[in-house]
Amino acid sequence: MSRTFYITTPIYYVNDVPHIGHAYTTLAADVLARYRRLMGDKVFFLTGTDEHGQKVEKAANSAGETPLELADRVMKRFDSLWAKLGIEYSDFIRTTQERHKAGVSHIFSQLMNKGDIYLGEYEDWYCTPCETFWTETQLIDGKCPDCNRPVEKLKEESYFFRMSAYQEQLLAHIEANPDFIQPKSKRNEILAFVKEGLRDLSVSRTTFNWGIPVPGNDRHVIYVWFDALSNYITALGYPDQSGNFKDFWPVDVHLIGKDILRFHAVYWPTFLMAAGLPLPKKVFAHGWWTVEGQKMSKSLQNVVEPNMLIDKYGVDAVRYFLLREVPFGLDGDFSHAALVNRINSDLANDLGNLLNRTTAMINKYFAGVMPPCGELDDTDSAYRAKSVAMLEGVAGQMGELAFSKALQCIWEVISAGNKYIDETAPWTLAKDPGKRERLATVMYCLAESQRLVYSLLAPFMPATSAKGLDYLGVTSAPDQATLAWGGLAAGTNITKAEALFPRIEERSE
Ligand code: ME8
Repeated sequence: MSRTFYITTPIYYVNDVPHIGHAYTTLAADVLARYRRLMGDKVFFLTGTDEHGQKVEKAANSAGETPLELADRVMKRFDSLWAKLGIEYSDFIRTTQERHKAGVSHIFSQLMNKGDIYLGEYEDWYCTPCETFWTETQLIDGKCPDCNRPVEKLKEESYFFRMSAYQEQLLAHIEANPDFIQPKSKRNEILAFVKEGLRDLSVSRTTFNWGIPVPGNDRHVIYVWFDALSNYITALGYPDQSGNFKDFWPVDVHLIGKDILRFHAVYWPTFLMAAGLPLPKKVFAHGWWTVEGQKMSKSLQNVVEPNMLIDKYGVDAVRYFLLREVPFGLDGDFSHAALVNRINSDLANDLGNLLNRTTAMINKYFAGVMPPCGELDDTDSAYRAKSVAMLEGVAGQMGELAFSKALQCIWEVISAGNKYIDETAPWTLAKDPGKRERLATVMYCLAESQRLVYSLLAPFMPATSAKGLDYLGVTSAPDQATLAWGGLAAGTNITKAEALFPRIEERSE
């Protein structure tokens, strides 16, 4: 029986258009989803859009649209970017869909009925852009501690979620499950936050209308984070607990940016506890991208538009760069120079060049037909061992969501291939008819090692992987069974490869 694997991205607000930060989270989720599929898992990969709340209502007002018109328009921009970026999601949830609204109302009623949600009154400092209330002591210089923008004092009747009642249970869960919140530094921040004490959480608003009404009291709409977080189960059909919910909950990984960790590692687990549902297995918070050293912002006009990058450099180069350049979990800086450098050195020089050399030699020396492999000498065995070790190495790194290190494992074998050619000097072997079998063995090892390389590249660079495998005469998509040494058959036709990634000579602006 195959394992199941459920992975989610945040659902993105429709008051902003997609930029490289959103693309990053969704891409990482796609790579992991594709890797798990390659390893034989039954995968459910969820993304979507967060369409309610005051921010969306305000953005729609200033654009002269209804909130739903705005959501329809912006949601399409996200979806078309995902198509262009090669994202293969299983489901795209919109919080304005009936299935979601019905699920959220159900959870809210359930918690009201058991007394975990009650009516009270609220007075505190509110940050509209963050949709978050803050206490006096949490403010920094009188401003929002998250975004540093002004806050306003709000007093309103509000429903509260009895979050304080779940503090001890949450603390015990975090302590008993070291992998629940990753990376570790983030886990420590959350532990410290929970230990400070959890207050009951305001979970309804009366100051605007664009949201899901509180069941039985439609003067209130449900707080946007209560609404949004529930998407992870409403998309599985909750409150129906059969079907996808049964197969995929609890989620294997919620992938998010570090900005929204508290919502996922504190609020969400306590909502789930109250609803009597199992907690996520893992919440992984990745770092933040800056651009050429500066925070990305509309006012600085430095927002990196992924469509433009893909048009200019190609989708696989962008996919590779984003996951290779920065260790997952740390902050990183985007620059065109760094991207061009990665394309020229890693993709053109190392990866592409090795395939060109190999396929050209097989065509020159063996008329493009894969010769059988003879006995391996020490050099061949070492190269084979390195190639085989890559399978384990990548598996280990992917288990840790260490995408950059997984790619490094693959690139070590690519470098070893280029070195292997220099060491075995096939052009010298070719001059000696007595070394024909030796030459065949070298060609076999080179092609077979690269078959494994291109198979493992499938989750990261799907089109490049397919092209590389095609040059190597492999016609079926890689799977768990083909991820072993020796799969390439003698007699296979090998085509001389074109440059997969031509060097980029001009310096980018
Ligand atoms: O927070 N670097 O939506 P959102 C890296 N609707 N990642 C970035 C980034 C950057 N500079 N900027 C954004 C919301 N992101 C809520 C989520 S989930 C139930 C509700 C990514 O549109 C990162 O994943 O503001 C971050 O968490 C997410 O976009 C925030 O997207």
